[in-house]
Order: sequence, then C-alpha cells, then structure tokens
Amino acid sequence: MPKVYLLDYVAGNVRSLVNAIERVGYTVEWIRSPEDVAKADKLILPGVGHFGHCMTQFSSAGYLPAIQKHIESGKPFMAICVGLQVLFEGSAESPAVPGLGIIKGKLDRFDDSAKSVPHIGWNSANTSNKQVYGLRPNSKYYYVHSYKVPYREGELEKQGWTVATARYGDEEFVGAVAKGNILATQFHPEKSGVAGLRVLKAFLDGETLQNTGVQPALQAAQEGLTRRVIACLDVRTNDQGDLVVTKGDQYDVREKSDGGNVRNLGKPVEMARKYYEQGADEVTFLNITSFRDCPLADLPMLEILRRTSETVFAPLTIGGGIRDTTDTDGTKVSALEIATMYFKNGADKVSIGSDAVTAAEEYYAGGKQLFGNTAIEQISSAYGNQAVVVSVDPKRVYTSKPAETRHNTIKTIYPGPKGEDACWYACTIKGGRETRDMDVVELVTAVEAMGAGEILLNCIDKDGTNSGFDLELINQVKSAIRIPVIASSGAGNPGHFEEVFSKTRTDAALGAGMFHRGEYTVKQVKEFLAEKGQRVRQFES
Ligand code: 1PR
Repeated sequence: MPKVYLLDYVAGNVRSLVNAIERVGYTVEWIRSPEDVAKADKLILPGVGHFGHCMTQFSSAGYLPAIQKHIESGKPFMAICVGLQVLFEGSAESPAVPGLGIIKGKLDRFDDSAKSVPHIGWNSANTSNKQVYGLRPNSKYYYVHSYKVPYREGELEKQGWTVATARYGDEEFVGAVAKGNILATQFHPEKSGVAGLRVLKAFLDGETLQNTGVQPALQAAQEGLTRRVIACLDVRTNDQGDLVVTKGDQYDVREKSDGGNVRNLGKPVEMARKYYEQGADEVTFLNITSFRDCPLADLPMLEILRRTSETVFAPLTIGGGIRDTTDTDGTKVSALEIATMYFKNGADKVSIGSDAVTAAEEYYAGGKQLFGNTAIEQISSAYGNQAVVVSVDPKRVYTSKPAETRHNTIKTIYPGPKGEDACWYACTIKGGRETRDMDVVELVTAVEAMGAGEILLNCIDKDGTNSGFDLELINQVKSAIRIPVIASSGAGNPGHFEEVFSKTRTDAALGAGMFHRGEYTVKQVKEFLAEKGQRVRQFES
C-alpha cells in the first residue's frame, strides 16, 4: 500500500486519522524527528489543541525549517485544524507566538456574544461551484475550534489560494484553503464521514485543483452549522460479566421483572456503527459504573473505542471514571493519563461527571480560585477545551419559597408534588446515587471557568421517560454559560428533537432509549427536523 507520512508532534486523537488514511488505501509512517521529514513524499500535519503550544512544540523540536523545505519542494502537504492555523502569521489565541506565515492573515476568536464558542459540529466547506480535492459545496464537515480565519472576499484569492468557506452565526470563516501542493482544512476530514474520507483520498491520490468537476452551488439556506443529533450508549458490565449497552429509567438500569437483571440492549461497537450509518453526528459512550471499578483495569472500554474508531468516522466521546485514581497495583494515575489513554484509542472528547462536581465544590470553597490542578484544567490545557465535556446529572428540587434557598431557582410550569411552582436543579454524583448541595448553574459556571468546552446536560427526572427534554432546565443552563450545551434525557420521538431545537438555544440533542429500542432511527429524526425547516446533515454513503 502507498505510504503517507504523519508528523508525530501532537497529543490528541491521531488514531482516527490513521484509521481514515488506512480506510482510503494508504499506510502511515510516523515522522519522529526533523531529519525524517526529508524522506516524506506526502506529508500530513495533524493538529489538535492550542496554537501557541503547537508552534512551540514545532520550533523546540526543530521542525520548522524541515516543514518549510518540504512545502517549498512542491511535495504534497496537508494540514488539519490547528495545522491549518499555524500556516498563517499568527492567532489571537497566542498573540506573542508567530505562525509559519506561509499564508498572510491572522486568526481571531469567534464572537460569543450571541452564539456558543467553541464552534462544534458539522458545517460547510463551500467552494462555490468548484470541486477542490473532493470538497463538495453541499457536503458537511466536522469542525471543532474557537479561533478562525475570518473570510474577506478576495484577500486569500489574491495570494493564489482557492478558499472553501463556512458560516457560523454572522461570521464567515475559512473552512479550507488549497494552492499548488498544499491543502489545509480547518475541519477534521477523519471525523467527517464519507465526505471527509473523500477529501483525504483526493489529497492522497494526488488530485489537484486542476481535476475539478462542477458541482451544484450551495443554497443559502443550507449554509451554516447543522443541528447536531447524538446517539448515546450507556455501557456497563452485566451480571454475566459482558460489557453491554444498557438504558435506565431515571438511571435505574435493572429490569423490573426478569430477576432484576441489567437491561441488555446490545453490543456497543455494533450499535455505534449502526447509528453512524444512520447519520448520527456524534456517538457518546458512557461507562456508567466506572466509579466502582478502576478504569485502568477496564481495558474492554479501550477496546470498544479502538474498534469503534475503525468504522465510525465521526466524533466519539467517552465518559465515566475520568478522575485521579489508584490502579489495582497501587500506582497513582492522574485523570490526564486516563484521558490520554482514551484519546490514543480513538476518543475525541472525554466526559467528566462526578469529578467535575467535586472540583466545583473545591472551586467555591477556595473563593473561586483556579490552581490548574483539576482534571478539567489539566486535560483542557493539554488537549484544548473542546476535548473536555462535563456531564451533568441534575434532579429537580421543588420549593414554594424560592427566596428561602440560596440556589438558582426557576419558575416552573410543572408544579411539584405539593403544588410548588418553583424548583432548582441539584447536582448528583456517582450516577445519581448521591445528591450534593450544588445547583446546576453553580456547576456549569464553575466548570466553564475551569476550561470545560461543552456541557452534556442530562436530567434524572426525564431520563428514559420518553416525555421530551426538560426545556426549563436547558433554558436555565443556556442562559448561564457561553460554551455549547448538549440536551439529554427524555427524547421519545423525532418531535422532541424538533421541540428542543426550536424552543431552546441548545447546541445539540442526544437520544438513547428510543434509538436502542428501535422505535426510531437517527435518520428519521433528521428527516423530521429537515421537514420542519431545521438545518441538518444528511448522511452520505
Ligand atoms: O461520574 O465521571 O464516572 O461518569 C459517569 C457517567 O455515567 C456520567 O456521565 C453519568 O451521566 C453516567 N451515568 C451514571 N449512571 C447512569 C445511569 O443511567 N444509571 N447514565 C448514567 C447517564 C444519561 C444519559 C442518557 C440520557 C438519554 N445516562 O446519557 O443516555 O438520559 O436517555 P433517554 O434518551 O433514553 O431518555 P463519572
């Protein structure tokens, strides 16, 4: 098989990139020193995380002249995400650190006054009516970033670049650029399904700008970030010791009859693949009993990720047990090391539950000071905040006297058992087994300050009820923070997805039981959303 060379300088999920390259018929050879660059014919620069960190890594390892030389020699060169960013002159993310300056221009941060940042999800890379390296105007690609190259018509084109653009809110930015031997994408082709694999293949096969085919132009209505529909798999060991997908009712996963066995809804890898093929925009695995076990002994979960990332070319999140811990032999293992294992095995994001609540309690107890020692801070500073999701497991606490609680209450149209017309949401840990004296607003604002990039907002009262999402909870959380929120718990039919997207500002919506029980497919949800005028990504095969 023909080879492609990958620069091994970053942490993060490079396994998925390797899997994607292999899927399109190439093998990967690693470049581990600047001297190795010379042997590369085709070179790919992956990029995850922070602009300054990335550039510093490059220059301290002595890569800069070698990369410059490769590019100038005219050999194929591709850069992904932060890889694209460092080709520019600089970024507001690290104003003191110069970029490679191969492309004139600088990056700035997305404006978060009216939209969530990071920009996470499937968006266009619109090349008007041209096909460049397999990019199609009507396809969608997976982006995850807070900084962007603003698109100003003509500026890059004047430097000879062909530009693919995307729109987020009212900001138009660069999704990809190509010139001569160079292709750079802000999106992740390895996470962009068939559309992304096509781009990788076109680059590796040596298709260039000359090999263009005219495509239908993108209609304005199709531009912009699409509604993200996520399939979630709660995974645990059943009573026979097998890892199975399960699903609870208000977090109780045992059958009401049948001897109270753990409900077994199928095999994780197969189910993840099925949802990907139905068009799921992301797949989330939650290892729901990891608080009992040592995650390091939990190698099957890593195996699940590894195998899933071979066939699912969409973002994967893994949650459960991400915290500082002690292995069975007494070795101390940090949350960062556990997260690293997950990233190396194909995860794009880790989701932190119980440990985030404990960290937030300490944050308030310490007068809102940050010391950089929490799992959230450590993982987000190493891998970027887009890689850290905080999974929240709140439940309602009703009150008829909101003034008498210090918690952030809301008026509710669903009164409590004694007719109470207000409530607050108490955070829980250990899968809802322990309730803490912290409300959801306190938690999400604290973890946002620590560097979490996204909130997975469950709701114990709604979980498994098929009665729709808790819109009041989602609205309360959305108005408290700027990072994206994934609405979770309660989805029972496609109408519930339409409702949560039209009545709240949620950034994504997640379903579990209705998909596992085969009542609806992800595809049906998306078709319904499209019928109702919502922008969705259609699965390409
Ligand atoms: O605390 O960091 O070890 O993480 C544990 C993780 O496991 C947390 O993310 C927590 O939400 C999750 N978890 C723990 N126990 C359960 C349980 O169900 N007994 N599941 C659990 C959480 C909630 C959702 C579910 C939605 C949608 N599951 O992920 O998929 O509610 O369901 P629906 O659409 O069927 O209503 P840590």
